[in-house]
Amino acid sequence: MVTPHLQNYIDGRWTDSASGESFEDLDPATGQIVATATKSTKADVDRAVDAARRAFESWRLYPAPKRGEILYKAGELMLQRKDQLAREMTSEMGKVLAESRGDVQEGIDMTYYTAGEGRRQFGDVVPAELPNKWAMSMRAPLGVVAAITPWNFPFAIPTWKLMPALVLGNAVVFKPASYTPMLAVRLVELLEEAGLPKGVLNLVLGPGGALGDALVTHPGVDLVSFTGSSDVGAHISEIAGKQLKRVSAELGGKNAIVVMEDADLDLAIEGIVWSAFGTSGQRCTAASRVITNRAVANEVIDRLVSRANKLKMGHGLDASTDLGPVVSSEAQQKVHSYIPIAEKEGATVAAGGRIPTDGALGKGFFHEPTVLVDVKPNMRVAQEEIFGPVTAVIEVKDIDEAIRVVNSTKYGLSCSIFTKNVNNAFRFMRDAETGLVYVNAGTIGAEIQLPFGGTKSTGNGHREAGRAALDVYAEWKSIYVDFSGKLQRAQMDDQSAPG
Ligand code: UN1
Repeated sequence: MVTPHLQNYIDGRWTDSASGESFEDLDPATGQIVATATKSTKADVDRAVDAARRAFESWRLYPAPKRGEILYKAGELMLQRKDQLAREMTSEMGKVLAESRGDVQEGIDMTYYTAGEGRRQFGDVVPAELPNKWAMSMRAPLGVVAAITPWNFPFAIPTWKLMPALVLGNAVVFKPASYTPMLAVRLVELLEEAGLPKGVLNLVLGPGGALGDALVTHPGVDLVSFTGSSDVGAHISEIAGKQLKRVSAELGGKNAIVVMEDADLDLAIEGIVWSAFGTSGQRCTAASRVITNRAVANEVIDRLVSRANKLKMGHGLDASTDLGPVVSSEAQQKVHSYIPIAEKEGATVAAGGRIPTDGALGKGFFHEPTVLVDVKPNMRVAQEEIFGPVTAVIEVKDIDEAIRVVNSTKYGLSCSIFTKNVNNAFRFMRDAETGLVYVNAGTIGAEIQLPFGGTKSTGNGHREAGRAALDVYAEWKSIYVDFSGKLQRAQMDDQSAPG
């Protein structure tokens, strides 16, 4: 079989970078090449931004309901191709097929939901303080949006950014993570087929670093929407901040599940296993801490260890697989580096902890599902985002200590509590300093119709998805129309009666 080659999409044409260079798209479960992709340079970014700037001038005037119709059409195409998209996703980034299907479905949901905004985008019409004067507000597109997306949700996360940007009338330059160029190409193909005019969406493939910087700092880019690590997010914010550019940053997490002494333990263990080891722990919402009340700690640990030991690693396309690989050899090494760090600080590996080296597993980038115990809240494994199938169990005495520990990291994305006590549940909902809070569910699985994002170093105050996304990709414009026929001077503190 010939290896597919993936190209950029600039001004409505599929094209290779002038660099003439390519990079490899690997199946992390086998280490084999699934595709090659063109490796872009600053010159490609320049062309993409120029095309987007030109297209913006007509796209902003295209009626918003018609923009929405293109999105609906794209949603229908996604639905038709869901299975194929999911298979390709599993092949290029490793998550198990049911999860890849869930990722595509999340993209479909976001696309349909946002298509409806073609007929909403509500503004306010309010009374004016002067007679014969009209006052209203409307959303206006920003211009050109740079969408820089991660590999862990290679379909859903791009839709979180592209769909609201497009429905509001922005043009986009899309730079996906270099581990997942194929799903990015598929998404652009769908939108092209759905009728998006040329130049409105442009795709530039290649690893971050200099290419990402060129895109972020390009004077033709008005907004950068980034999902990825906190370090890269801080760097992007810094270089874009110098140009007073808007940045929406969705960054790391160190999410915790609290298990209270009155919890339904069957449910709690299910929630922990799914949230800690689903997507091999590579969700920014993954539960990498379990905070358990001492009264039930031994039972929680025993049951969690036994479940972790039973999870079957393998290729995500194999229906019997519970846990796929991590995305790359570098990721595998980084995850594994936390095992000696944990042990040195006094934690104990209660399950997993190794890289499998034998047979088929040895060829891919697998890491055993790992449970660390004897963990204290200030240890590195309890503070740093590991982004792999590793969770750290911390024991606490009561709800006060549990909430303190939940809030004791620099991140603030997601957390959850398992309890039957309504008072503790409501205290937790109020006092957890995170953007997402779950009661009697795990830390993953946010739905697209509510805002998604976190506090502290998880981001910079913006939210994705839901209605909140519209605030990221638009400017508010307040408009006053004076139909009195004379110059009415506002803020003159004129005491005379109106009229
Ligand atoms: C991410 O890992 O960056 O809430 C996104 C969830 C998914 C999205 C995760 N809907 O787990």
